[in-house]
Amino acid sequence: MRSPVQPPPSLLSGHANPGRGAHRRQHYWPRANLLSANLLRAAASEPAHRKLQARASATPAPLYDAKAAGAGLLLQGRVCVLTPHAGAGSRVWFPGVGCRRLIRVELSRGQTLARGFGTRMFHLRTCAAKLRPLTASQTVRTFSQNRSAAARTLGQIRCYSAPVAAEPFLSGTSSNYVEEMYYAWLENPKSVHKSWDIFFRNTNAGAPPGTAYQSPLPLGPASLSTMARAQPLVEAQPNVDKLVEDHLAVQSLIRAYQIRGHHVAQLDPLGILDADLDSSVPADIISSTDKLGFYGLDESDLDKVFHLPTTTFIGGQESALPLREIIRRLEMAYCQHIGVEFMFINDLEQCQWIRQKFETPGIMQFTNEEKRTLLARLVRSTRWGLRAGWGSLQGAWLQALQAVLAPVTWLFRVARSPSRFEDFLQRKWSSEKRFGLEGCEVLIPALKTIIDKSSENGVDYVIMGMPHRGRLNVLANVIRKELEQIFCQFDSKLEAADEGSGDVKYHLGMYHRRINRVTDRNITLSLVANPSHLEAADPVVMGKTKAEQFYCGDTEGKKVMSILLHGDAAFAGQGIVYETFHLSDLPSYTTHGTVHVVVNNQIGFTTDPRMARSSPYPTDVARVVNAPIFHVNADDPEAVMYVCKVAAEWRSTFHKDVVVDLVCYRRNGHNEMDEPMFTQPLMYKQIRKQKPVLQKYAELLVSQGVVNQPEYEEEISKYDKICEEAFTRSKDEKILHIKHWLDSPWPGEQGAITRHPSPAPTAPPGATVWLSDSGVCASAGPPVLGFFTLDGQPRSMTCPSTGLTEDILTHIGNVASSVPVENFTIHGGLSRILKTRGELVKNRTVDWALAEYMAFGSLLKEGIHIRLSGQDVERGTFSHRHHVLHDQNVDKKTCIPMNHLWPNQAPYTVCNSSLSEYGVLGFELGFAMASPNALVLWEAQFGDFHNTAQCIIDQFICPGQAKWVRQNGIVLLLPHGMEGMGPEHSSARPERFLQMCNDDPDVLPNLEEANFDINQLYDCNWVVVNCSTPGNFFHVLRRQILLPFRKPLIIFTPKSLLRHPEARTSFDEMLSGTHFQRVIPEDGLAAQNPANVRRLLFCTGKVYYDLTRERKARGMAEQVAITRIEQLSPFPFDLLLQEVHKYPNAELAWCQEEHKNQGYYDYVKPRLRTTISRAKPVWYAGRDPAAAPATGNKKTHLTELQRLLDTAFDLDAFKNFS
Ligand SMILES: Cc1ncc(C[n+]2csc(CCOP(=O)(O)OP(=O)(O)O)c2C)c(N)n1
Repeated sequence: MRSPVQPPPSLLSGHANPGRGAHRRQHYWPRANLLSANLLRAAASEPAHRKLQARASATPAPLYDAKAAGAGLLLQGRVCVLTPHAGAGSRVWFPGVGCRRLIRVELSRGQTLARGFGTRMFHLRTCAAKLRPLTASQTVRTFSQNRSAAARTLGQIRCYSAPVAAEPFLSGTSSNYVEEMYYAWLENPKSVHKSWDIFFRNTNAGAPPGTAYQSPLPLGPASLSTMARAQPLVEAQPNVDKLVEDHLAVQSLIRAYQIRGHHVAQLDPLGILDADLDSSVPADIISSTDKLGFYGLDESDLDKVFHLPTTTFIGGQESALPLREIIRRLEMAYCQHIGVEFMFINDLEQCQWIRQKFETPGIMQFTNEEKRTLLARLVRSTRWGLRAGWGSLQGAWLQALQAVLAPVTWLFRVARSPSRFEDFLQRKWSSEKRFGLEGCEVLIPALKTIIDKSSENGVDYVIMGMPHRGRLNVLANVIRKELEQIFCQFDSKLEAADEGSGDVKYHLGMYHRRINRVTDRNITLSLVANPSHLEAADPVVMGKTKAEQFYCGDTEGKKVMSILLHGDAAFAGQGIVYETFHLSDLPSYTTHGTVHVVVNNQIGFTTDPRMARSSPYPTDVARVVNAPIFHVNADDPEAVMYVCKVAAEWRSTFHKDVVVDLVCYRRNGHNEMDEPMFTQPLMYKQIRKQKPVLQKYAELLVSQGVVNQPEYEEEISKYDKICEEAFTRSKDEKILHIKHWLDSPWPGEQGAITRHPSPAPTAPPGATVWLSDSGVCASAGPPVLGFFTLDGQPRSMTCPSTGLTEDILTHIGNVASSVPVENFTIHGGLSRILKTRGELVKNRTVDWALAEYMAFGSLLKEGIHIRLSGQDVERGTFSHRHHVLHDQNVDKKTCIPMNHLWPNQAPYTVCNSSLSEYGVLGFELGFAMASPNALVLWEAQFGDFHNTAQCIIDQFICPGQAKWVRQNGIVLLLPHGMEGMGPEHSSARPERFLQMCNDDPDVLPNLEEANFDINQLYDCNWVVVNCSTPGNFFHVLRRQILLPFRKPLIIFTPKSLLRHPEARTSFDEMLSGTHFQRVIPEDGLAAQNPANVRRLLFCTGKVYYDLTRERKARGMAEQVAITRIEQLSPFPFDLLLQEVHKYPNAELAWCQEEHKNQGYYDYVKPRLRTTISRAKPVWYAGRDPAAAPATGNKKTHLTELQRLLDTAFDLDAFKNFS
């Protein structure tokens, strides 16, 4: 660890730690050398130079002879000297006539320059700079001004706005002149006047001050005697190599600060930790003079003037600076309270943009108004915490505040005043967890700054995701959730008006639209509900953002943006962060830049960062997508505001992700009940001593005279009043309205923006009317008919037929089997596939792919946007889908026939995803949140891969509605089936989904209830189906949208059935009036004479085809009935009861191809038993229990299959068990 009081290295300034700078300043006194102030001192000390000054004030004679210089320019009768490398923007100096002035001539394109510069065109502009004589010691002081330790705190440290233009003679202005002369001499010693030639030779050879100069030659013809006198003391040659080397070294040095300056920035407010987990100072950062040796430089070089490369902005208006000043400015830019990590970015323009934002002298300045706003926001953020009952700390806080801000007595008066609110909280909820923000209160103004700046840049909708830390504060002070709604969450006795689990305040979302006071523009803020699972909400927020952008035609992310908050331990540790970053620039997933804010309190629960990550910073994951990372000391509110502004500007300029790393501390334990001293005793001793940031900043502004006491008092009392009134109202709250905590109201719901215009006659309530294929919707229109009623109920409890007219089926079929655009060459194999499709259409039948086409195509017609996402979904893992056609002759030319179905159809999005399940499923879930009028599907490549997205399934999809009162209609397509492919790629683990269904296996619902099936669907947490026919697959997809509510739909989809000749459905079963069949009853011989049936086999999915084949082979069509359960959950008790009653003499058996401890058996058996009031056993025909889902041996697979079929058709199989 760095020492607590050890600041970053400084060569040039007073410093809290004398070991790193202050006492070493004396070592930087320059030695005589070229390009240094001492060169100028040498020049100044020459008698001739003194003469020059005198002459400049009295004599009009030019010092330099254009002819002799060989590169001179006569301008307005005066002579100046141009160096050979001068060009546009260069400055040329020449002495003024009759006054003590130098005239600066700037060249830019537009005017012809005299000989020596070829035909380049320049425009001459002149300006004057005052000539002020200065001693050499003054010169040096200019670059090594003492800065006290105090000056390195808070705002002052960054304001290095003193322009170099004000440099005095011999340090700046005339040093430039001498420098130019020197360069000219280096290039060609004859290009300068002989006197300078001699001077440079002598000085370069180490002539002591006062001896290098020999009096100038007269401007007239030189006499032999004067020429003879003007011989150099030595015959030294210009040391060009050294000059080049030194410049290269300085360039490397500048680059080193840009790359590694952040490693020594003062990021830790406690001053005891290293934000990068490394206490060492990089070898190429100049923390002491001996470090100059790394570059082949030494102390004597510090006052040499170096040209600045174009890759730095530290010069401001200056193109050259002394090395000492270069280092000082680099320190100011990169080693103070902001550490900028950006040099890994591959794009030069972006790097330049960042350099300019952080290097430009004086760029980080705030108006008094901005400072007051910042203080007011900090007051709100902090006082929210104070008033919200940071019980035990409150006294200490107030004492500390009082001690320091004694003059601001009103502040303490207000904070100390007894209030019922505090008493109440302390008494009632002193043991409540709040996951307070203390130690990072600056988060609130930080977020507000990002939002203000984004709003200024045109954003009107910000979608946020965040974990527990500071969530209440964000809800109250950023989203502006009604305070009483937050306060009343502390009352555990409040009755819940709606469904929804408890633990509300840390997890529920919020949605609010208001005027942004800074920009006076409307802004909508949404905080997405989140589970405890840290970072799990990241992709969900992304998906929702993408959807909102999509629905309002915001193709560049100019209107809708996302902000993600993270904890440091979670950001580094959770792989989903990486997965989400990898979505950030994918065309179908990009949200055009997210601003990430890390509350880096340098601890994760009880774990030190060194034990929690292997990367230097918790933010390193962001480097993979070239996101700049701005580390900032959270105790410097102005630095924080600055980086937040830059982050927002970055996002609106480049539409890429950016990270703000708020390096802070956690004043309490993980929650307010935790004792942090158990595990981090020293850290917490330091924290106890740490002044709160509000106190520090208030002190600063008071000392600067920025804070106006009455205004400040008014701000405090205003907020107190708001809190008091809200508290009073919160006591009147008798009922908890969880629905007030929706993060994504749907059309017509309270608070929803009317984004979508009035629906088309055929469209469902709230549906978007799509104006074009581009997905752009109209932005105005009458109020939308809500998806729900005003009470939040479904508009009906029925579902219309999911069938279609023959015309529609045929039309979709024709498009699906053709290439709907001209001049487009598809692969020969695909032509055959489309031809086969065409034949199916002619025969009025569909296979799986065509059924999906029919469902999608018809919904698009009805204004429903469809988005299918997952790995390789465009073609389909099993090469059956082919929703994107690729021209075989033109690279990247594609066609999506589904988007060529109808004139005003909704757009179809089909997108191959990154190879991520967790990230992509989370994203699609978020997309599906935004609107009920979209069919959003995620397909796993093979069903078993869903387990890497288990968190999204467990935390969002399965319990989402129960926890957060938000319905979601996402569809999961999970290829499943035992086909001898081994333990991988076989099982989508139906048992897991079924185990999480919320229907009671032991309770027979009221089957007589009207619309039993729809009610059942309404009550369930999700729908689980395994369709055995393409037609039923078609119906269930359509039903998903035609239902008057939304539930997640899990579909186990087939692999071999995709091409199974029997797995076909006739148009007849898809026509108007037809429905999804929850159960497909036996319809063969057995059904004609049910009394003779000995066994009723229940099954689901693909095994049905094995069973019918076997039954046929055995000639048992009359003895064994086979009934398919297509909708496993909610369980079709009603239909199955009918089936059982139909075959009174039949044994009941469940047959599955999965192992006994897997598949459906454990779910189906108790429900079947309940259906028949446990009147009969339900036998099992299937594989034995096993650890792995399937054997890897094909022969064993077939043997197992045969065995289960044998059992299924052996009518004596269960005799011995009866
Ligand atoms: C995926 C996951 N694992 C573990 C936890 C338990 N947990 C809650 S907070 C926390 C520490 C988080 O540290 P950090 O991300 O730094 O945030 P902080 O609490 O410090 O703000 C842990 C481990 C969790 N909520 N989620």
